[in-house]
This record gives sequence, structure tokens and C-alpha cells, in this order.
Amino acid sequence: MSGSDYSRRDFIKTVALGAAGLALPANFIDAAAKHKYNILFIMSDDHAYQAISCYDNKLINTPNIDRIAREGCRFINSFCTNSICGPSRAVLLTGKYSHKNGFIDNTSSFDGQQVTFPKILQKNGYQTAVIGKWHLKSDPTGFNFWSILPGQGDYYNPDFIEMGNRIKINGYVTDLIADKSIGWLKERDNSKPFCLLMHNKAPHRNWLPSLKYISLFEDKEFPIPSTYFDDYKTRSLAAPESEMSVSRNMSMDYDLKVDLKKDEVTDPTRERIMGDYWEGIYARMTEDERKEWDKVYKKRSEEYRALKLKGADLDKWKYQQYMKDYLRCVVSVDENVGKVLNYLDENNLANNTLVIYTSDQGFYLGEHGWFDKRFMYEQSLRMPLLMRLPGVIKPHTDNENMVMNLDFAPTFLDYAGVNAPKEMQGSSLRPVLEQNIFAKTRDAIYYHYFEFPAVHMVKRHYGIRTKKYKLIHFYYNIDAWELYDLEKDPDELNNVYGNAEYKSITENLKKKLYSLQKKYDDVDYKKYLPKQTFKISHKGIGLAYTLANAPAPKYNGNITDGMVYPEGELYNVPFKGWLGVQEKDFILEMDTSTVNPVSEIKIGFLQATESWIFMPRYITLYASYDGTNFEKVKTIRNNIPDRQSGPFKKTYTFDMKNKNVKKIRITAKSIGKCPPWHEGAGGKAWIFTDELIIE
Ligand code: SGN
Ligand code: CA
Repeated sequence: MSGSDYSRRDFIKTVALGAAGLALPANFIDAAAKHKYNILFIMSDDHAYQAISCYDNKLINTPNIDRIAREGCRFINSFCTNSICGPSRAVLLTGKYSHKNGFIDNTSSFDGQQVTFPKILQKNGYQTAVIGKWHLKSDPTGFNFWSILPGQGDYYNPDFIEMGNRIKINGYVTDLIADKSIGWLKERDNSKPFCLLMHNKAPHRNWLPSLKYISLFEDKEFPIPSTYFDDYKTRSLAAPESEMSVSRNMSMDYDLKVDLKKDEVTDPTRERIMGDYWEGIYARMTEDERKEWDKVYKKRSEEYRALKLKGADLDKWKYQQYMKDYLRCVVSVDENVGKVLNYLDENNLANNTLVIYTSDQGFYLGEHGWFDKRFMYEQSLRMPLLMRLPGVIKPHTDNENMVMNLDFAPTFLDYAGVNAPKEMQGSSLRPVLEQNIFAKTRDAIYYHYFEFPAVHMVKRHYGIRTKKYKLIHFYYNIDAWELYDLEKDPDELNNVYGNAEYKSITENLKKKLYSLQKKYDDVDYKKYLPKQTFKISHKGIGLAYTLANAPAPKYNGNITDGMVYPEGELYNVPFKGWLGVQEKDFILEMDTSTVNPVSEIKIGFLQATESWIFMPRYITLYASYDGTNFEKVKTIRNNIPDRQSGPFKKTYTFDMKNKNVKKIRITAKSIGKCPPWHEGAGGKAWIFTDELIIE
């Protein structure tokens, strides 16, 4: 790979120049305002700025991504509002905070009825498309063409859902997304401006490289971040209680591809024994591809066994393997960015197209000992952000304004010559880019993360960041503040909240924080707290039952214990109350002779398609009045569409007419396998039930 010819020193700093630093004469801007520029919006998933050489070149060279910065603008203070995938995507589509667009965490489903920038562009004569990762559950709206990965998507020979049809395509996901993007550009209607969202899956966990680059970096040693062995001293419990540590939570098999055997497992909460999983990955590869794969990862497995490392030495070794795979994925991303930039050049589109490169959020590459994101600390709060528009955005510029993914939608609309609707909470970056002034000066950014309890266990928090300080409040199962003096402590190792010398600074920051919460209308955040289970009383509590098909041991909850799960709650309460049966029907028999007479029998089922849980096709209740013979009381058909993602619960009620019932039998017919359009197409679907209520 050629070295990047990019260096930070080359940047022309225009930020301090103010109005005198106008990049363009005012009349040019006026003329440009009427113009409808094409928009090519490239976004990768979990691409940390630390792995883009125009931001930081100690890990990797990314000459093609750097080209966008060299020929345009590099934002060096670009942040997200909520550092996680789906929420970030919903923010940039709507220009609204998570609590306003309704997609607060990855369990949400995007309400495609709301106003988004692609819809407005479409109405204003644009051709729009989204290709690649989507992850918003509901089908895309506002696009002339969409070809998205189901859920997280696969790296090798992946499935796409293209305009509603599921297709499998041979190749490596990052190459395919770029090829499809170029394919769409070729076929588009040339008479209209375009807006193309090219959204990579890479370099998302579990970092599976293209076979083309699978042995890259084999002998390379990457520098370990200075905070890799962070002990979290001075911090609240939020950091130490999170579960995203390379040492403690990164698995040897799933993440690092060591073919661990059962007896080699040292931590069963971490290692997954991915037998089925590897079969799945292998099944996606051809024989030849598997051979290439094995060459690299069998060697790694052997090395792991031979070295027998422990403690800090093992942690360092893990870091090296993590970086190899992550950065191999990035090399493909960079190569494909080059491909589409070349296409623009060769087709006379470069001068008329706003090109954006970003990532849905930042990511930890070992800083604080971590992988993943979510926290409001720098590495995950920051988004790389590069923009190029020749003749309009001055090349080789650095922009230090604090900007956010909230600003993307208004910016794109501005470059289409359209006013952003009032409800959008961000501001166009056009004045920032072209005149280096910010229309509504932002001296602090507001952040709010919701997904807890959930994978990686990062506690709920909100906060603000100014140029100099960051104030964070962790809440829900904790009530803790953290304050960082970013100038003195850029690595955020020293929480100074409560220190006397920061008293007035803290007071001012809190004032500012509360005013931003008011401004963005996020004062009532408590309404997003997980709802608690509650106890009800009914005649059936404690009654024993038998099941024809055994529930999974993990989801063998008692469904006559009176503990009821609130509507819509699945992830935010412990699973143990649900009773889950995989693939087979739910068939229950119960002696009800002690609770007569019976007026009503009710039973709740769950739908949560992301977790492969579907409503039964139908539920039939049989009753026996003599203890031997059963007669059918009623069959209730489910009328909830399979595509309604949930999670939500529906309770089905049977009128028992105050009869004396000796026994009942309930049959709930399973959908069996996940439907063809679903992420888990053909995989075993679940039935989840709770509670069986007898009145
Ligand atoms: C999966 C990953 C997590 C990751 C979330 C969210 N685990 O659950 O590591 O934080 O997605 O990522 S994995 O075992 O499935 O790889 S996000 O990009 O969709 O927000
Ligand atoms: Ca992501």
C-alpha cells in the first residue's frame, strides 16, 4: 500500500479567520444556492477516526478516504447525539434527536411515516437510493431504490433485501455495496440530481476481512494505546461495570477466530463455542474461500496454543489480533471509496457532487481497554466527517466547529436548495463550510444514550461537551456525575467532578446542560426508563401445568406466577419471566378443578421479530368438564402481521361463561421457521408466552 501523502500540517486553518476568511465571493454562494448538487453520502459502521490516516496515521493508511479531506474539508470536532448504530441513522435521516424521532436504542423500529431528508429531496426532483446497512427494521421510505442488508448483514456472500425481495449475492460485502452503488449511478435517470446513501457494514464486529486482504498485516505490530490498561480510578462505576473490555469481554472464538475447543474455554460468559456459528460462516464460503480463511486463522489458533499467554501478555496479543482484523476490513472500505470517487471523476460528476465520508459513530480501538462504543467519552462520541464539493468547499481545510450528525439532514437540504423543516433540530453546515461561520453558534453539544440494560452494559447517561469540558450524568441504576477538563486531560482519565476548584465551572455547565435539555425538549427522559414487571392476582396463580414441547431451559419462565411483563417490554426486563418454545407449537395442559367457576382465561404472547419471536398463527382453547373428554371452546386467529417488528405483547381472551372446568388444553400454533424476508429466514422461530390468567 502506498503511504498517505496527507499530513495535518498541510491544512489551511480557516477557523479563526471569521468573515474575513470567506472562501468564496458572496455572489458565487448566491448562485450556488439555487443549484441542486448531487449528494454521495458514504457512511461506514463503527469506523473510528483513529483508523483513518487523515485523522491519525499510526495504525493505517487510507489514501482514498484522505483524498476527500485533501480536496475538501476535514471536520475535527464532529460528534454524534447517541453513540449507537440505529439511533445514529435515525438522527441523520430526520435531523432530530432520538427522543424526537422515536428510535432511542437498537430495539426500536423506525417510524417511516415521519419526515426525512430523502423524502424531501425526492419531492424536490431528486432520485434517491440507499445501498448497504440500514438497521432501522422498518422498510426504507423516501427512496427510489433500496437494497439493504437484513439486520446486521453478513460479510461473505451476503443476502440483500432489494425493494422487498431477498437475494443472495456472491462476493465480499464492502465490494458489493460499492459495485451496487456504481451500478445504480450508471442506471439512474441522468436528467435528475441524485442522492445516494452508500452505507457499509464494515468494519462492524466481528471484523471478517475480505479474502483479498486476509493475510495483510500478518507480521505487523500495532502500537497499543496508552490507556489500554486503564484502571478507571477516579471514574464512576459506569466504566468498570461496562462489558466491552478486550481483556474480559472479547471472545477468543467469535471475535478473534481461534477455533477454541470446549475444554479450552476459560470464561464461559465470554467464549461462545461457536460451532454452529462457524458452520454458518463456512456455509457462506466456497471450498476455495475456506482454504484461504483457514491458512490465516488456523495459524492464529496454533500460535495461541503454542504461546500459552496469560494476563497482560494475553491482553496485548488479543489487541494485535483485533487490530489486524479490524484494519483489514478498513482497507476494503478505503479501496471501495476510491472506486466510487474514480467513477465520479470518469463520469464528469466530481465537480457537481457533494461527497461525504463518515461513520455512524466512533469506536474504541483499545482506548480504556475497550472495543465497541456507546459512552460519551471521546473515541465513541466523535464521528469522522469529511466533505468535498470542488469549487464550493475550499480544499485542504480543517474545520473546528462543533458539529453533529443532527446537522446532516439540514445540510443536504441546503445543498439541494431546499429549506429544512422547522422541526429539524440541527443546522445546515453550509455556512460553516463555505464561510466558516456557524449560523446558530453552538458552544456546547448535548448527548443522550439510552440502551441499558443491554449488550455491553453501558449505563444510561446524558451530558454536554464544550470545547474545554465534558460533564456527564449516569442515571437509572446509578446516580453519578463525571467532569473532564479536556485541555488538561484529553484522555479523560481524571474525573474532577466534586473538586473545589471546578465548583463554579460545574455550576455553569449544569445550567447549560439543563438549558439544552429544554431547548431540545428532552426534559422528560424518565419516560424512557424500563418499565418494571408488576404483580397481578388471579385464580390460576401457582397452578401446575405440563407442556408437550419443552421450552428452552433459558426461557423456562413460570407463566402462572402472577408476575406480568408490561406491554412492549422485552429487552429491558429480565428474560426469565417469559416461557419460550423454539420452532414447535406451544401445547399446555392444566388441571383447573380447584379454581371453579371460571369466567375468563387469558394468555399473552409476544412478537419481537428482531429476536426471531413471532405471534402464534392461532390459539385454540379446549376444555374438559368431566376430566376426560375435551371440547373446543374457541380458536382465535392472530391478525398481527409477521412484519410488525415489536417488541409488543398481545393478550388473547377466552370467555368461559362461569362454567366449572376440570381441565384445559391450550394449543398455540408456531410459525415454525422465520419467513423468507426475515433476517433469520429459514431459522427456527420462537413462541414466547406469559402470563396465563384465570379469572
Ligand atoms: C451486536 C454486537 C455488539 C454491538 C451491537 C450493536 N454483538 O449486538 O457488539 O454493540 O451489535 O452494534 S455481536 O455479537 O452481534 O457482534 S450496532 O452497530 O448495531 O449498534
Ligand atoms: Ca455502528
